[in-house]
Amino acid sequence: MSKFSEWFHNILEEAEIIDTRYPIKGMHVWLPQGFQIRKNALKLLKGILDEDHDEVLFPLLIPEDELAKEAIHVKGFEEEVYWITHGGLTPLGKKLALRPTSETAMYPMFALWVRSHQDLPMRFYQVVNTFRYETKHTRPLIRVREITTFKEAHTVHTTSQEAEKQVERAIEIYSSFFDQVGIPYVVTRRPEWDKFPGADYTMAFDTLLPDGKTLQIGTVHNLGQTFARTFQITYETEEGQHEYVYQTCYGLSDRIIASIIGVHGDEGGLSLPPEVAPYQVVVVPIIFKEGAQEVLDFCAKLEKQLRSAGFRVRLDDRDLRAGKKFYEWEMRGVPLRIEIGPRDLKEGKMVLVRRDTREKEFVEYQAEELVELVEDRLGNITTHLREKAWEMLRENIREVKTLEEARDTIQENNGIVSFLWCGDEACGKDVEEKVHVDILGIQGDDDTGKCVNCGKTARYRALLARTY
Ligand code: PR8
Repeated sequence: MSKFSEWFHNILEEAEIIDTRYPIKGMHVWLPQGFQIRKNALKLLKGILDEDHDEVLFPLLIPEDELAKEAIHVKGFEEEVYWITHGGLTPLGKKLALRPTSETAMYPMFALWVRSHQDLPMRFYQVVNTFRYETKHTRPLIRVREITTFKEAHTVHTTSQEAEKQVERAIEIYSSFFDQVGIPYVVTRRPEWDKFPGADYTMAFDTLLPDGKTLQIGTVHNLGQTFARTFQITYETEEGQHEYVYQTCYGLSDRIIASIIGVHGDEGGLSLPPEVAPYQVVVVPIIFKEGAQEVLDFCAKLEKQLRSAGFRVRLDDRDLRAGKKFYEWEMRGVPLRIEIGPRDLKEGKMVLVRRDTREKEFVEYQAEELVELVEDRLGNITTHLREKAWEMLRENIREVKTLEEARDTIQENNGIVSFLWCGDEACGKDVEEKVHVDILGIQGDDDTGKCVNCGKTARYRALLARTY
């Protein structure tokens, strides 16, 4: 296990995010702290999606014949599907699949819903659990067999241009979400052999974890008309003709939580962006024999004031040593700590400690300025976490001119390697084999040089990395 893997597993347990002892491989229990982070992240995400998507909820089970209808799609998932074969003791006439994703659950219904061009565009999303019998090594939040936080969006359009635009819009939506939680990313177009089964093309978000391996944290697929033809999703044009629709879908998973934990955390434990932290502020009274009640009363007043201003705040008045409390809240990643002791109280002061930089600041307590002060510090923390993470990502993208250089760079540093590529599938797979990495995807057109592998004129700038 790498040092990061070990850190990640320990922190999930110590910070009470996930209990991994559930007796099914790849399926875990969300603990209260983890659940709060998940809830806050989903609230942010839904806030963005609700602007122009409608939330729906489809059944978990998919009949075998629907799942099997789209040949390329089912081929891509055949090794990963869990099947229900019995109802009690009775064998089912038709096997039922636990959804690995919901295209084949939703699209037969879309065929009923879409009638005229006036019904379009349609944009739906749902947040559900999906099941994939992953054969690669499972890891909590990163590669699970029950994806508990599968946010999938599905859209329907009249033209191919509109679907393309929706792909761009989805990339904007995900960028905005990741920006708010300070997760840096590269967006690439996945190579043909790594696109979503049934898609025309796939765009993917990848971030970098501290061990230099990348994690795919979101995908956006342009489905073209493939599923429309399979499921007969047509609409009537203004002229009264029947045409197939164009579709897109895009998804995020528990990996968004994994990246928030992995990217921002440090040797002291979690360091959470205020947007998702279960507690944004913890107030710790420093108690001595003398003046204890006054300090406690004052801290309670402070907590109340912050809570009514809308912050998630916790007064830690447990009968424990302050040092132990500091350690615990730091490990749990609370962005801001306020300490107040009898001397501070007398002098009208308080101590603020930031989790991200561990900076200590002595400030005057002014009731009417408290809310603004805390808002300002939390805002700074978000910005700092985001900038630090982006810097780390940028520093770890290295351009190479030759395949040897690519191999050495990956061997020395991991990270992301940027190279010129001809775009040919056989050549790309050859690169993956020779460097023992995955091609993440294409960043853009670039014909200013030669392909690092075959020497032909390059067409693209592409990225490769060791991946999770
Ligand atoms: C779709 N259909 O399904 P996608 N554990 C954690 N995260 C995972 C796992 C896993 N085992 N497998 C995939 N993901 C499309 C889009 C509806 C929505 C993550 O797309 O198969 C992927 O990293 O690309 C990706 O970010 C997301 O789920 C969507 O999966």
